[in-house]
Amino acid sequence: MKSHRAWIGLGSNLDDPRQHIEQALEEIDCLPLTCRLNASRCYASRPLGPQDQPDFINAVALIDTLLSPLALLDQLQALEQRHRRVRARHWGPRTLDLDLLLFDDSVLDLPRLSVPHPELTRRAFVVVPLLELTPELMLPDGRHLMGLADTLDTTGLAPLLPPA
Ligand code: A4P
Ligand code: MG
Repeated sequence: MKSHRAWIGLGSNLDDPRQHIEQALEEIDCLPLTCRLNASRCYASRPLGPQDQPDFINAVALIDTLLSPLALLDQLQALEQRHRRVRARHWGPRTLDLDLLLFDDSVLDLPRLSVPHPELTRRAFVVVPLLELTPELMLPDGRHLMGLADTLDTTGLAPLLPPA
């Protein structure tokens, strides 16, 4: 079986978000046929979308996995459920959101899964931690992520100190 590199975006803005993110990073490391290679710092970020919700904590994890993209998505969604995520409204508050950002150089447009994540390049709270992990990262279309970062608004995005 071939091993794959995948980048996962984590977000939370309910019920002690930092704790949800730290715990999810541990749980990602325990997914079947998967190990976590690295994780970015946690970042505080202003909500994109509805503003009447708390700020988010965001981070990105880099994993090595033998799972297929859809099997990985199943695992990530099961993990979201374990954090009692309720999908109340689009772009609304959540205890844990896990997005599959990139999967090797794959480009997928399936009913349940789009990779690269369609909003990836527009979101500073994704691009900044991604670059922290993988500064040389190239998107499947050949663009360097670093070149896109300058165009993004990073207002309201701040790295947090590691937990004591
Ligand atoms: N899906 C398709 N492609 C993917 C993918 N690459 N990764 C499908 C994960 N899921 C993918 O997602 C809806 C469906 O997308 C899933 O069933 C899956 O099959 P969802 O997580 O249930 O719905 P959602 O999160 O409400 O919508 P969406 O469009 O995924 O929202 P996002 O993109 O996750 O954004 N502001 C800040 N500062 N930080 C944040 O993290 N997050 C959001 C939500 C809004 N504002 C934010 C943040
Ligand atoms: Mg999502």
